[in-house]
Amino acid sequence: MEAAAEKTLIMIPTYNERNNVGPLVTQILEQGDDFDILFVDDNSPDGTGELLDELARTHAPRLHVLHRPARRGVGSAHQAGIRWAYEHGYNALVTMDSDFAHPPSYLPTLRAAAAGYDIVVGSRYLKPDSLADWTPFRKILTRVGHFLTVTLLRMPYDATGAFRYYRLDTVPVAAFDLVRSTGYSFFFESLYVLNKNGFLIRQIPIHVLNRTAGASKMRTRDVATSVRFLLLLCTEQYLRPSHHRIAAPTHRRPASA
Ligand SMILES: Nc1nc2c(ncn2[C@@H]2O[C@H](COP(=O)(O)OP(=O)(O)OP(=O)(O)O)[C@@H](O)[C@H]2O)c(=O)[nH]1
Ligand SMILES: [Mg+2]
Repeated sequence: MEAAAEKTLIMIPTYNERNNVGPLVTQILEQGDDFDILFVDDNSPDGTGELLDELARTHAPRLHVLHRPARRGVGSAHQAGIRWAYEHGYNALVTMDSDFAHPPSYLPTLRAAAAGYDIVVGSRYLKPDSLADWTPFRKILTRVGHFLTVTLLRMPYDATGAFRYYRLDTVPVAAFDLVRSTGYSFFFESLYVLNKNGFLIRQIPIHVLNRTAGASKMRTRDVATSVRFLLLLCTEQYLRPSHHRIAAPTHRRPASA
């Protein structure tokens, strides 16, 4: 029997990324013709949403825009994009940032690495110079976050990045129902849930770039919220381990304690 063609969606959240989305779409489309693109825009005051609508008209029917009325956080945008992908019948989803931190040239490698796995994570820690282009502050923040997720959550992955591939035909949407974070902690919380339910996770090395246009969306209170979620998950893994388990998991390896 012939294998069903893979229907892949590339999902990108945007908030005030007007100067990035045009060149980003051009570079993403250069990577192939066998995927669609979805932007999730939170009514960006700089007009990103209107520009995306123009791009959607130019690149119909491959480019879609999900407009939300107000800023609701990067994790909430990922959740909306993930649900949109399930509802529209995609069996594979790639997520990435809109600021060129995740170079589109990695897309073929990321997708190819998924054979036999449920999730592929772009990792900034497999090669020594992956963060070379970042500012010292950004490097320290990221490395501290990585150290904490590895030690407190016992996850040997780059858990705080957004450059990922998910197999939607092996990972049920119920896994994402267990993720509560609406901000940046979505990334480690979702990977924690997926890891705890035994889904097969692979990492590939990526070299991340510093954003070229626009400003960072991360605020001090986002860092504080992430720390709170990290401590919550760390506590729950001992006190309420069943809290992160899907009722009827379809996992491939025994779920870890
Ligand atoms: N829809 C939506 N997108 C968001 C929101 N917050 C951030 N984003 C997008 O999520 C992605 C990651 O945000 P960034 O500001 O780049 O966060 P960062 O990579 O930690 O910070 P930088 O150092 O500036 O790169 C970007 O594409 C943002 O436009 C939000 O509340 N809603
Ligand atoms: Mg960024």
